[in-house]
Amino acid sequence: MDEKELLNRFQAQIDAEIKIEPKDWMPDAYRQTLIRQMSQHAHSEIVGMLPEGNWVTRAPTLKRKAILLAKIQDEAGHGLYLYSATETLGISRQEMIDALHEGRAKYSSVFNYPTLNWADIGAIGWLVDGAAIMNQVALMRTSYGPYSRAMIRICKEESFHQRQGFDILYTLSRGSDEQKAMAQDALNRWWWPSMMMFGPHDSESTHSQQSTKWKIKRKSNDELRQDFVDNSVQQVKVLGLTLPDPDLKWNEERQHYDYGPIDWEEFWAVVKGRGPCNRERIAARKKAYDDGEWVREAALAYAKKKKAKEVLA
Ligand code: BYC
Repeated sequence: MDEKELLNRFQAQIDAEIKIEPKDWMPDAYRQTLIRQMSQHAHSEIVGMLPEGNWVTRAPTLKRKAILLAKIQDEAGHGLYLYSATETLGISRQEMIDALHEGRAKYSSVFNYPTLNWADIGAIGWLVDGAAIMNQVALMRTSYGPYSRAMIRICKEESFHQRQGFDILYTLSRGSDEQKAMAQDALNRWWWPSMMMFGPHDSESTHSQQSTKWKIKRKSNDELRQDFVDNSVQQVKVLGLTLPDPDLKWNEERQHYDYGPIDWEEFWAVVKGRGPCNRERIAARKKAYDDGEWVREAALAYAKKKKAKEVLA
């Protein structure tokens, strides 16, 4: 079969909603797009542990601490699961980690903002996990089998993450004036970075057209962002707080909420490494990786010894 026939068969498989599996033929650009997006997704899960990890020792109660620890451990699991799914495309975990440490691979812009007070943990759970779920529910139907299956599993845990964030904000918003102000301040700081998580507007998105044709993306950046706005406006009413956007307004004609302009200059500055915490995040990841070297060496030595024993037996 020549390249053109292979391409036609590949697209027909996608159009028929049959998942692409690791051993199937796929165009190199499809493979590279998935490696880019899935490794960026895995890195986001791992780097995303850092802002929350900052509050484990300062959680206000034992129960909150246990919940936060469980959530952060879930994120680690998601990262490892996604690295494994990406490895099925023929790239090693080492190559992906090197790319992150050397600044060649991206991770979500949102994790380059600081967590200044406890309410930030609520805002991350409610808004950041909320935005992530919106995206990941659509990705459950993505065309690449291992990515789709990873998303199904991950979404189950993300729902609990969002719920715990909402619960933190709900408790604070019913507390003292100071606690309510803390919750509002956290919303003010996390709302716009969460809106940016969905990426540039569709008209500016480099990969959207091709990724939509390949059904890697099932909903566009702007469609997902709109769903997120519509949901958040309903939920913030329950909290008795306000979203920091004076332009938020129900649009009867569109049957959606209109929202104000996003600061794309800030977004691109953060993506290009000039956010408030970019350097700190990568430095923390590199340190964790270096500190873990003895564990990797010990595991490797054990695996070699076990293999040698098996050969001799
Ligand atoms: N941040 O053509 P576009 C979590 C880049 S973690 C940084 O629209 P695409 C959690 C984009 O990569 C879950 N960069 O791209 C963990 C591209 O640059 P390159 C995180 C961004 O891929 C711990 C360029 O902009 N979720 O839940 O079609 C605690 C043009 O964009 C961003 C995922 O990672 C950004 N926000 O669409 C709590 C979802 N946005 O690569 C929670 C998986 C865009 O050409 N990823 N860029 O150099 C996706 O769904 C898609 O990659 C995106 C972007 C929708 C993000």
